[in-house]
Amino acid sequence: MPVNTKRIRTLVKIGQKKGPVVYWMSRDQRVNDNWALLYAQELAQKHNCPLVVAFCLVSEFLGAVSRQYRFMLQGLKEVEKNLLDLNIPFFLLRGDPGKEMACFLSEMGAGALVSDFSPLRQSQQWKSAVAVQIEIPFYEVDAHNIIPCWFASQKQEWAAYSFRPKIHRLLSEFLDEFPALQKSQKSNSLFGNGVKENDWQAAKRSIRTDDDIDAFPDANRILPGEAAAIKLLINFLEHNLASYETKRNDPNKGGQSGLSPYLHFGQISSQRVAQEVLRSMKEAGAFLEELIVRKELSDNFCYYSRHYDDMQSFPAWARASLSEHEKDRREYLYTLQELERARTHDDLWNAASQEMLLTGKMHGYMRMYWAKKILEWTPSPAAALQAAIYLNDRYELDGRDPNGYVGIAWSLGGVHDRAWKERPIFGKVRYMSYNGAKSKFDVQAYINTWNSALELNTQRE
Ligand code: FAD
Ligand code: FO1
Repeated sequence: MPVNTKRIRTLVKIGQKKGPVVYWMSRDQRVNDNWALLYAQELAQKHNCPLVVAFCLVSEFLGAVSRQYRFMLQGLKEVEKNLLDLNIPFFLLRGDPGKEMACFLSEMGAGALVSDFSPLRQSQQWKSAVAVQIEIPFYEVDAHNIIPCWFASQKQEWAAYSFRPKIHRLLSEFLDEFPALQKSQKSNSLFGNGVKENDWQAAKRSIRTDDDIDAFPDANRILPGEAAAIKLLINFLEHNLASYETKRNDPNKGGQSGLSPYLHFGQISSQRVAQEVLRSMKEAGAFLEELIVRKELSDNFCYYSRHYDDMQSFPAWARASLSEHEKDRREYLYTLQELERARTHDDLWNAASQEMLLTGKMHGYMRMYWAKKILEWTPSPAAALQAAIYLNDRYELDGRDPNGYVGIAWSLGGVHDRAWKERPIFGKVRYMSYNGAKSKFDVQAYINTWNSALELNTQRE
């Protein structure tokens, strides 16, 4: 069963040469349910040549530190093992992808290049740098969205209500079954006595460690990798999916799936998650809305709006309204350091930050409150946006993701939202309050949980 050609875009149009097909893995770091890997194998089989996978490790990526790199590298080691079981070599490159990938392809005598897809500018820049240096076909495959981003909509969508029908109309075509990846006959012949070992120790040494983050070892509780992701999904389907709608806005109830770090690093496919949810025959409308419409709307936003991490991407009504209120008096003002140390007057906000510091994953409801308060307590919307992105991308395992840029732009700048009753500082951007949170869940219980967890951690230090 060939990969649906609508999932594929040609970045370099030229005849395939002799030599291995290389899958340049980046966003979708998994062997199972990976349309980019499946397409690379399709090409290799059609041209009767070996299939090779390569990942290029950069030491700096949007503020990621040891916490996120540890999670990612652990997952990549599992990818290497799973590929080797299928006789498919995995190469871990290190350095600037524009240089290292081009050099790898010529060393390999590659006949074609396949990559996965990300709307973020770093990823797009890496690919353009490689595309101008190669004389082989280069295909980009959207392995992260169920509906390919460029196909779901040909323009920037301003709200979920206009995007949702486009998605729902296309689901029957794109929520199709994944073919199984075949065991490769060809690849090892390429290397005589097998592939040279990847130097995982050198990879670990190349990433920036960060002592004050490593002081919070709880983030390691979230086990990385494809197998752990599937286990978590099965657990969620059995225990939490049915009550997702009622529990998901109560951070004391742990009603969310917990899948975002795995989805962000591509260690599980959202299409796989959707298929298993539908197979469970449980009511899952609210969950699928988030997993499909909201998640794919974030890629749409980052793909069509080049300023996805800048106020220029806010709708005009929000930009105008925020600037009208920019000079409003702030009752509280905090520096980035005070925010980073979760030292404000608001114990609920501090607890949410503590959850993020300790575990690398703040509850979804609290993320909205957390970001909106940063708008209220910093000197300007621009300063708030910068602080929220910095903290989210530095401490969240699932950070550095289109969902994050959109989640923050929704909270601070009304992206995909409507105008609300005007008020100081926020203007017409939706406001959230401590009392609003109190009406939704037991705020004190949440505060106690994360205060004591932080104390425990400090005693351990
Ligand atoms: P579930 O509720 O179990 O959802 C399952 C999946 O659906 C999520 O993993 C995610 O892929 C998708 N999803 C859920 N809610 C949203 C949403 N609002 N927008 C887009 N996709 C969604 N998500 C990230 O992946 N990375 C981030 O850095 C991030 N930063 C955020 C910052 C702010 C200020 C806000 C308001 C939201 C942010 N989100 C981010 C979106 C959302 O909060 C998280 O995806 C969710 O909390 C992840 O936990 P979960 O997987 O247990 O969620
Ligand atoms: N992708 C890569 O190809 N190489 C990297 O070294 C790399 C590091 C990295 C660190 C943190 C993180 O959250 C993601 C990282 N990614 C890396 C993957 C990245 O998510 C994708 O490549 C997309 O560009 C983002 O959607």
